[in-house]
Amino acid sequence: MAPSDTDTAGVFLELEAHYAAHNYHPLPVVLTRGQGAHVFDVEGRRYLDCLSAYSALNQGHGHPRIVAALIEQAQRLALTSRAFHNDRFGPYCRKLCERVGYAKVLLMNTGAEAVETAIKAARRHGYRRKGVAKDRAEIVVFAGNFHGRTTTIVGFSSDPESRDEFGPFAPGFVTVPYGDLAATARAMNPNTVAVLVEPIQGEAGVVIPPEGFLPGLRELCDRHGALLLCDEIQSGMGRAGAWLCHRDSGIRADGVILGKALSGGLYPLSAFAADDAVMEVFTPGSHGSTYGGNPLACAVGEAALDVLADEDLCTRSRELGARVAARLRAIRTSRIHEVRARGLWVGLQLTDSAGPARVYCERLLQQGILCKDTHGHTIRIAPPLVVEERDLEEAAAALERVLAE
Ligand code: IF1
Repeated sequence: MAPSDTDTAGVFLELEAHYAAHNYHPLPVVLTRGQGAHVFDVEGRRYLDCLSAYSALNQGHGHPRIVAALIEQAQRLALTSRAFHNDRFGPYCRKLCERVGYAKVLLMNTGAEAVETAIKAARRHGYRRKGVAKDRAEIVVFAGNFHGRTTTIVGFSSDPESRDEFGPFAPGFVTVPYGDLAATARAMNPNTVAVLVEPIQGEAGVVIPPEGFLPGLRELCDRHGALLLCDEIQSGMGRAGAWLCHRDSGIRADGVILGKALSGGLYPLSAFAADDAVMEVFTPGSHGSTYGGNPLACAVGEAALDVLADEDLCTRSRELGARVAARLRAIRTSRIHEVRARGLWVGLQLTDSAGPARVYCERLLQQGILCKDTHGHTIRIAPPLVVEERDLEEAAAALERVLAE
């Protein structure tokens, strides 16, 4: 029986349909519990979570260490605002700086806010350091990007669904094709203050740029005195097999944007990390957020970083990812166009004739595997990094079944 046919799930589906804005189109499954790489629906069925809340759950559902940190801190002190100091903020900032290798961090809550923070930093830095004329700053971005849902950010999205009828949009963004260094070079000029890039594009379907693209961007930014800003919200924190995905290309961005798994899927926490020359543009009153850097987020974030390090989840991501990719590439079916993978982050692109990826995700749901389609023809597979190899084999076998001719 399909989960949506049962009364238990049906009640929740109806409540949502009636009382919640219809800004999503979820698969028909109602979850009530999660543990590690698995979740359970209201009828007690168990599923392997192959989405991990878009990589926010790299450490797995309900990691005991992170949950314990949350409970302890929630009972002690959850929120101070930044009007006062608290005893979790400084220690966490130090830990995050040391982990990602930047001098300073600015903490926010959601990914989109951290992207906005990077945009503000780049603009001020451009006006002050590069001497760009007032309100003339330009930031180069890439077609197929996903950086969040604020009005500024959707203004430079190339996805009509995210963008249409939400204008007028903020000026100052120039879009070029992802992976195209020549086009990027042409788009840059003395007003360019930054290049904002995902080291791998997630929403676009785990799109890995050509080798040399990120180093090429580094060179262009150096030549133009522009900042290279990497959105590592999804690609970072182990998902692509490293703390920071862009470092695998042998370069270092001037600023990185972090979110999602930064807090192990437990509590919203995002950050912009950079060196002093960039971060000093922020002075009291220039930026902030009521919940930004709150003690609860810092306690959770500290535990989330410790779990990633102590359980060596980057290595696990690389090793398991390589095996899954090989296993999926060995599936004999005319329905797979391409398997793109880096770490435990797989975009399985179907052929046009295979039909919409969503249909296969619905079939996978019936087989106990939760996946999410993206851009029509791609199934993305991104389980928590704590997943067991036998679970991945189960997922691969299920994929093989639903893709069988
Ligand atoms: C939704 C996609 C994933 C992100 C990168 C910033 C943000 C995201 C690289 C914003 C967020 C999400 C949010 C979620 C869907 C999702 C997504 F398909 F839309 F692109 F993960 F693949 N930079 N990604 O991936 O972070 O403000 O959401 O915390 O429905 O919006 P946020």
